Amino acid sequence: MAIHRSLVIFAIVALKTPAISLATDFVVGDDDRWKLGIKYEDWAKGKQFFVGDTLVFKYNATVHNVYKVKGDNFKSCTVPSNNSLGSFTGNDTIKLATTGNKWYICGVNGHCDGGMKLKITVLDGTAPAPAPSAASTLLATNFQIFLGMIFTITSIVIVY
Ligand SMILES: *[C@@H]1O[C@H](CO)[C@@H](O)[C@H](O)[C@H]1NC(C)=O
Ligand SMILES: *[C@@H]1O[C@H](CO)[C@@H](O)[C@H](O)[C@H]1NC(C)=O
Ligand SMILES: *[C@@H]1O[C@H](CO)[C@@H](O)[C@H](O)[C@H]1NC(C)=O
Ligand SMILES: [Cu+2]
Repeated sequence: MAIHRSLVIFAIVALKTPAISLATDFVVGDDDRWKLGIKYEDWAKGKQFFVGDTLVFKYNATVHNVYKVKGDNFKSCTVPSNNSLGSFTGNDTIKLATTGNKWYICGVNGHCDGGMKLKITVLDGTAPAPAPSAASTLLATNFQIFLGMIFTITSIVIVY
């Protein structure tokens, strides 16, 4: 009986332990935020963006803004005639809703050419690239088994 009870507890713990966090909020530039003089290419390098993740552009709204643009406008730093992202708050949250390349620039004269441009590639969240996600799944699974074992041992000790 004691064994059965432990197994049930093991199963519950394994099921209830949250696996990997589902969506990530990326603050563009991290502590540097969105400003001149930062290489956003370097910031994006090595990061994986998935559908459902969020980009947050944090900036001084009296001197900067953010436009979502097409690839050719990104290259030429052409500012669109309207603001497709809504308001420029200095805390602009953009939900990554679809896969593919996304381009963002600051629309203030000279700022895009001065480096305020970000290109990312959004991947399908349901089929993550193998290497890192396999590793984190393994980690999560090991952690769940570890927790389950602790609970099992604890409950055996309690039962006897
Ligand atoms: C934003 O930029 C303006 C103009 O440079 C400056 O006067 C203001 O202090 C800045 N605000 C913050 C919060 O940094
Ligand atoms: C803003 O521009 C985008 C892309 O050029 C266009 O699809 C959209 O209809 C425009 N919105 C307004 C309000 O003009
Ligand atoms: C920025 O926006 C997010 C959600 O859109 C909100 O949770 C957060 O408090 C805001 N931060 C500031 C400093 O306004
Ligand atoms: Cu700017």
